Amino acid sequence: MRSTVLFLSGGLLFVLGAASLALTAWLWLGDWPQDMKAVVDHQRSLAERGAHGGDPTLQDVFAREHVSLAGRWQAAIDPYGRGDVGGIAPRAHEPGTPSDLAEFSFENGLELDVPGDWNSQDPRLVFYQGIVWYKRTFSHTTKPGHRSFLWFGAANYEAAVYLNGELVGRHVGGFTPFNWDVTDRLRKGENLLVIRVDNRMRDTDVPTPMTDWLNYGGLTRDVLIVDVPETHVQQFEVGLDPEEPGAIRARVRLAGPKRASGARVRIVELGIDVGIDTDDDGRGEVRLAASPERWSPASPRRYLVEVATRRWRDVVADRIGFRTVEARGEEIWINGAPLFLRGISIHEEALHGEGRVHSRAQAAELLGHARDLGCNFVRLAHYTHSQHMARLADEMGLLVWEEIPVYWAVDFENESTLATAKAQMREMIERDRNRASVILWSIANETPEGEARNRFLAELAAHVRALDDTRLVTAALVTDPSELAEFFVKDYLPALFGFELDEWVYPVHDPLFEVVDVPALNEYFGWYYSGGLAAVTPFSSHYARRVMLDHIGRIRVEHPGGKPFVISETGAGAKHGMRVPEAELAVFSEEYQALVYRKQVEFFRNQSGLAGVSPWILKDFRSPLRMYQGVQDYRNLKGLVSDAGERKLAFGVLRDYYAERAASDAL
Ligand code: GCB
Repeated sequence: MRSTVLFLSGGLLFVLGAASLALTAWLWLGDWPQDMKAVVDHQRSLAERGAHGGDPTLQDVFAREHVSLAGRWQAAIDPYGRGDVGGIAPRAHEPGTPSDLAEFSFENGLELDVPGDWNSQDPRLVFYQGIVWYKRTFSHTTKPGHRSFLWFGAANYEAAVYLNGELVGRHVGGFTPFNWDVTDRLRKGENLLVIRVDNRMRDTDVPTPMTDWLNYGGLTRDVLIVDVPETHVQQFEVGLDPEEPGAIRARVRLAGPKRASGARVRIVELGIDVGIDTDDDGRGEVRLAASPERWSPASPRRYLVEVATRRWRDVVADRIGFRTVEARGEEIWINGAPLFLRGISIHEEALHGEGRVHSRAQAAELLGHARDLGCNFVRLAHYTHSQHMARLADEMGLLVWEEIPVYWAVDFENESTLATAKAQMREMIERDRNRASVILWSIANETPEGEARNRFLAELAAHVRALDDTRLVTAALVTDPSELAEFFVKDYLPALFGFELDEWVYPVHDPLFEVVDVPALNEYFGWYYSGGLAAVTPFSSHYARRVMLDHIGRIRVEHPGGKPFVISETGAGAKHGMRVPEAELAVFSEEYQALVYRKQVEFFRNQSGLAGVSPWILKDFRSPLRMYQGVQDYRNLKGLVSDAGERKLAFGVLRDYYAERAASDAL
């Protein structure tokens, strides 16, 4: 009897237990099995995504048939990565009935302009570093015999692209273009496009989380659907032959099933119309005797160049200038004659608080100020700017330095950091290799010396040279702390104590000097060093500044020599409209900035064999590092022009120097 009761109650307990388990399972899973599958699919695709960085990029997309996806996109700010769970954001899952429990929706929420950084579009996003989901729908029909590419001008920093709920791929690197062939993923009718953009930076990224500029996030440049014939021109390079400048070298790379059947190049104005054989890989090259008029800052002549598949089914037309650039001794030679670079550094931030430049008009406004300064050269710091900049520079006759953000101390020991830097460099070179304006590829800015750094940058320089044998490699150096200490102890300190020296020597012996073709130096005499020294000596900063200013014109940079040497940065901060008599040496006054520029001009004149200068910087720019509230307000104020476009006193100082240089160089 007792055992029967036990048996029955045990059975009851078992049934109750099983029922509650089933109930729990039903409650938790409910009608979700499809979503669970989506979770699994999503996780699997996440695992696969490491292999994606985009298909080889199409060059000159704007010269091809394309549709812009510019406009208002729906968006969701996702600081915790909630949208990843269950693939809820990629599928843009919306509740279907009022009883559906929803914790995510794109509807009735944020909208963002694409192209455009997110920071300038919503006060919640000014300093935001994290994930934002972008969503829009579109219809597109690929013509028979064609392929459709989804192309991005840039997305900062990491973009995961989902089409119709599935991951297409992922791209890392915030400033260069990338694309995927999405032909086979497009649906008839409406397509759902969701992009996950994440601008959080890690120590192994390029750049690292610490930079002196605002880490603008988002789909910062154009997004296009580009249609090309199945066999098409993927990349091409047309320029003077580096071995024989009396000839033009044309290189092409076709993609598609008939890539081995040959290409063509035509330059009507030069009477050129020839075939190019291509190999199984789609690559081909020809050399053609020609003597085009040279492109130069004084005369930025360009020719219409057409590159096509053998039977003209795909044709890409571009306007290309022809010029040579060489490092000869301590000079930079353009078209066989030395040219002093009268430059200015530029961050790609539009005037009037508009954030990252995304239009030609914004780029033109910046470069207009550079032209009015009398520049023949711009340093596009510290990352790859939009293609508008180099294209406009081609038209305006400005020489260009382009750069990737190997900035300060990236993780030089890390192989994947090097791979990221190389990818960014390749994407930049592939985009701009036909721009006559671009003469310098910069591999680094102010990187601290060391074995690992030397190896990393030597490899990066070799990578650049393998990709482009027609331009020069540069890097902006910074004085090593031990050399700076030597300068303080031997020259600056004795002067503070009243000892007079005819000359101050500023030593720069970075091993990178040997690696690059054009070594460059960032120096801030008159701005940074005085305050630091005053803080550790009994001298006032006013006195320390006075002594420095009195000597800047007597400083000589001591370097290994034999190469063109450029001053890639110098400057001082000034808040536009802050006017204080010069004698007060008030930092952030326009007078003080102008004084530093006058002294720097004396310093430039004192360097023998200086090949050019590009002071820091054209326009004030946002930077979270600059926290002097009421004055800086999160802006680096070293601009010669304020954000509103007002020119400061120092603008005139540099303009006068450039006018004088231009006149004497023309003699
Ligand atoms: C530098 C950096 C640049 C900074 C600048 C400054 O040396 O290369 O990114 O913004 O100095 O203003 O301190």
